[in-house]
Amino acid sequence: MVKENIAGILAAYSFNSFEDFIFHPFGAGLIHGTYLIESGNSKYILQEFNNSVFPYPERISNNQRLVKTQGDEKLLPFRLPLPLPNSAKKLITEWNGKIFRLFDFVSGQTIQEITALDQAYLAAKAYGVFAEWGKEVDTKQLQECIPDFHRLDLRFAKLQEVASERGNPSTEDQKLLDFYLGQVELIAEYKDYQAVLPNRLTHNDTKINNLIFSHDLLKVEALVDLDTLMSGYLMYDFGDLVRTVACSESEISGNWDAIKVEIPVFEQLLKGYWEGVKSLCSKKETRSLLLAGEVMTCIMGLRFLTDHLQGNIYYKVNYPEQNFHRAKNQMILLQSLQANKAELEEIWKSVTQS
Ligand code: GN1
Ligand code: MG
Repeated sequence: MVKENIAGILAAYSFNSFEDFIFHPFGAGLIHGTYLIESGNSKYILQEFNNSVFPYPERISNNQRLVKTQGDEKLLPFRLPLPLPNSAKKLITEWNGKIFRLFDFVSGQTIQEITALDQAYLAAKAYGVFAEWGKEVDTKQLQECIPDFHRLDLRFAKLQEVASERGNPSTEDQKLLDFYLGQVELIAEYKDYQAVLPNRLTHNDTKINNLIFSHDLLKVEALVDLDTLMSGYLMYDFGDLVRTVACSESEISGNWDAIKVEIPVFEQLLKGYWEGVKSLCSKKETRSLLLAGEVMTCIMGLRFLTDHLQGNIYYKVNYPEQNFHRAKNQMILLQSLQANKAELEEIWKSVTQS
């Protein structure tokens, strides 16, 4: 991107003249192109929007506008940097057939994995506080930015469909298919919850790197990556924390023997999340937090394996077997969560039932 182009986009924003600015590519995001803009003493993030992953930018804007107007950001102990409105009061700016958004820059540190248990607690508490805060937002007015994003039953049905269309899987693929298509009990438990859980404002991508910590890592300064704000269940947000933070290895690791749930991390995540949501949680919702990690790990495994069988059409891969390996990684984590259920339940009881 050249400076004249950036200046052309920034011209849509009148709260700052942007007469004199510098810019650099910023961050490690894989979906949207991101730039840091420095103009006088102010810093902003300019993002080029990826339309193929998110085909409905207007739905994202609708949800973000709703959250901005129905929620009172001042009540949150951290920032929620939503796109800044342009001169036409729109949250997205079209320029040369592309879409851009501008955000306030939040100074701090992002981490890819925790280096101390209290970081798990702080992260989960921030997402829990966010869920509690979001009760003011009317979930019926929230739109589906990505339809059926976390519907475990439909992701399961999709894998069945793709597997039967393709036929003749390799022995390796068949092993994973047998495992995932054997998760009927988990799908049934999910469907039972689906009938009773209330809809909440959920973030839907609660990884550790979607938080900005203070430089000393002792406080959460902001919750970012707000494109998947939608109506969902608390178990989606808590479950993705368990899947990504309480796993001994990252989701791209092929160190099969080392992949397992880290029980002390699970405990800190639950303590932190519970701190945020306890005043909100129904009985069933509280119970669903125990299954949450399994639900989200299974969803990602199903999505990775489906994408592998479809020839890697959704997730970026660095080598052809990468989605197969991601699905295998998630399978081992799911097996570990299931094998340790009794111990996780003891923790769940002591945290939520005392
Ligand atoms: C995608 O690109 P990233 O990391 O923000 C995906 C998530 C998955 C994740 C798995 C819109 O998120 O649902 O958890 O990959 N986001 C979308 O790495 O599909
Ligand atoms: Mg994301």
